[in-house]
Amino acid sequence: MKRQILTLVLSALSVGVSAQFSQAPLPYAVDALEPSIDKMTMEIHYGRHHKAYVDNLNKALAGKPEEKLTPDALMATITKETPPAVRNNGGGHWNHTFFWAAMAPAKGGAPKGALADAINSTFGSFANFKEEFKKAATTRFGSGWAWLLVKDKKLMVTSTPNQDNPLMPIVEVQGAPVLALDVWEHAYYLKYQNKRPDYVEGFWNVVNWDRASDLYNAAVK
Ligand code: MN3
Repeated sequence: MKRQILTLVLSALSVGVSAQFSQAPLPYAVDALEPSIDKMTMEIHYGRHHKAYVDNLNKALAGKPEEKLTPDALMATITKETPPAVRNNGGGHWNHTFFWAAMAPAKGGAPKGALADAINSTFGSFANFKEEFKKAATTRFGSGWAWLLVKDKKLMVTSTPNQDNPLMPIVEVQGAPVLALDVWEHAYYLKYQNKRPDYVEGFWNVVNWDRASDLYNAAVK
């Protein structure tokens, strides 16, 4: 019994030391975003791709002071000198955590309140915003992300390559993300094959605009 307890304590300690970053549970079932995001894509995307970013980030930072940082704080440390394993896997972990929460079952529709007003005044209309976001998502060559973000209290649509994100000081436009879309092929290929524009259209059916509103309100406070 004593030995069992000791083993438990030791394994808890070693988890605390070597696995600082961890995946939060998916906030809905793997099939909850069907048919826009299919179950198999979600299983592989969350269970293998996101998991691999977390595992590789923990490996890259094992024993380093950065493993004690929050994911947000880690993003703020990324420079050109940061090892690619930290930049890519750290960004991968942050981006996917953000992306899962950006979606929710039976959501979609249109934003409300201050975010809706800001979208209308910035882009002309919700439809124009969707076109601009789709353009950012479909013209990002290769792998990357499309973003709606707040910079200097104003909304902007941008995109980043690979697993970079607007919290990293090295990206073209830094800001506070409100919405993100993963445009890596692993995010859509099983269902949409090469049709990235159709995937963007499907995404509008599952956007969690309540959460985007909360992020917008916090960013312009
Ligand atoms: Mn991905």
